[in-house]
Amino acid sequence: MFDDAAACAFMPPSAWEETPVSSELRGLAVREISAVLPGRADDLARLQLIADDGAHVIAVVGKYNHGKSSLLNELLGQQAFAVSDKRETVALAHRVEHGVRWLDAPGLDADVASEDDRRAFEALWLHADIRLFVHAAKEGELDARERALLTELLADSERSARQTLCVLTQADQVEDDGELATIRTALQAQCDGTVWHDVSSTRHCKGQEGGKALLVERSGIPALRALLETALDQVPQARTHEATLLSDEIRVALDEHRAAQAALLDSLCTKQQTQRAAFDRGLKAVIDKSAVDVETMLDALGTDHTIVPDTAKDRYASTAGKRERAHIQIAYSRACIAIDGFLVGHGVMELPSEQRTTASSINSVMIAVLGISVKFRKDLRQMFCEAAGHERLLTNFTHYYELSAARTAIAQHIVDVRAALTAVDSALSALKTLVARP
Ligand SMILES: Nc1nc2c(ncn2[C@@H]2O[C@H](COP(=O)(O)OP(=O)(O)OP(=O)(O)O)[C@@H](O)[C@H]2O)c(=O)[nH]1
Ligand SMILES: [Mg+2]
Repeated sequence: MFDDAAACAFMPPSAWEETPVSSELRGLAVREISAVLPGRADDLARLQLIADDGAHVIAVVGKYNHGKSSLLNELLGQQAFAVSDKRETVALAHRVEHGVRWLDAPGLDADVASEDDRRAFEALWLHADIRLFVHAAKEGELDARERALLTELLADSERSARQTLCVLTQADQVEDDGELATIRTALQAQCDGTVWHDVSSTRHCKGQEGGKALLVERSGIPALRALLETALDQVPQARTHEATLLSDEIRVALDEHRAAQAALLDSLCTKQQTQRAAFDRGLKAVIDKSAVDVETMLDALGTDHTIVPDTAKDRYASTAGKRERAHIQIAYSRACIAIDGFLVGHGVMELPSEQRTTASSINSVMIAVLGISVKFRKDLRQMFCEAAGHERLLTNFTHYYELSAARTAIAQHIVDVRAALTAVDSALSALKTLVARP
């Protein structure tokens, strides 16, 4: 199987001889899409590997000391991976032979921190085109962890077309073929539909060394190699299937995300406009009402006493001028209270932070727009009743309304959602780059 002639069977088809999209560009594309769909980062990494069209990958998985590394060595016909009777493989090890990348993974459950498991999972889910699920015959039934993983792998094979071959290792450690058959039946019952291939790496090794063809044959290794050849032939179609599946799913997820963001933008813009229209209407009504009140009051007055200056002898006297100025101040305060009540109801509480002073009592929008007091008829009239004054109030209060916390928050939310939409559009075109073929 591994002589040069047979090696051709393991070369990945180089249909994409000149790929116009470089691996770096695909890496960028993956980052762009992951930024929008962080939950699909693993699928994107897998999609990138498929698009990069590297060597086909065979990975082993199973508990420690179940003979994974020995199995790979016998399949390869060389001592490529370290073997030991204690926990040996602690990192992902690989060997490329005849266009196939062989991945040896640490045993499952071998270290408490589960770092080994993480590496084994990386081999299984990211890299592997074909998984060799290894279980030592003498252990009998699968434990709960092995069973759950095998079930998951079989389900994934259905979905992604990646193949899983179940290998019963160390077959020489079981008394006879009858016992082996009993174990196989038990394993098949545990995971419905599994077909177990028994092998003995020790027998194969001895058979090779002693030139014993029967022992080599009985080791099950040649039969497993033949199965792997067939499985490797199917990898190109499986990769195409998987790439289509993943890119379709990711496209749908991006489309859904886009639709959700577009709907959110729509509702935020509507809310922003509705709020503003209600504010504009309400502000106009309250200022119009204040203007009518002020005008009615001013029109009812006779001689203008406000403009008569107080003399020194009037210092402690209650003059007509003083009384009228107080009257005007009260009318002004009433208008202020009405407007302030309206503003507070719309979330306009205080000045934006950059306009605030250390004197907190004057950090109010009312004072910024209307000042503190009005004493003269003409000022009050100008402020509320004349078109320019009226317009100034509308413009200035609206300005502070748009700077209020709730309004700036909604405006910022709109900016963020627009940015999110741009990011989804970039991700959608990045997806095209990622799956582009020449
Ligand atoms: N009798 C017998 N022993 C085997 C066989 N295959 C492997 N062994 C022995 O089982 C022990 C573990 O083998 P490894 O191949 O290192 O097992 P592993 O699953 O890679 O172990 P980790 O790397 O620790 O996860 C070693 O002592 C091997 O010599 C076999 O077919 N028969
Ligand atoms: Mg090992």
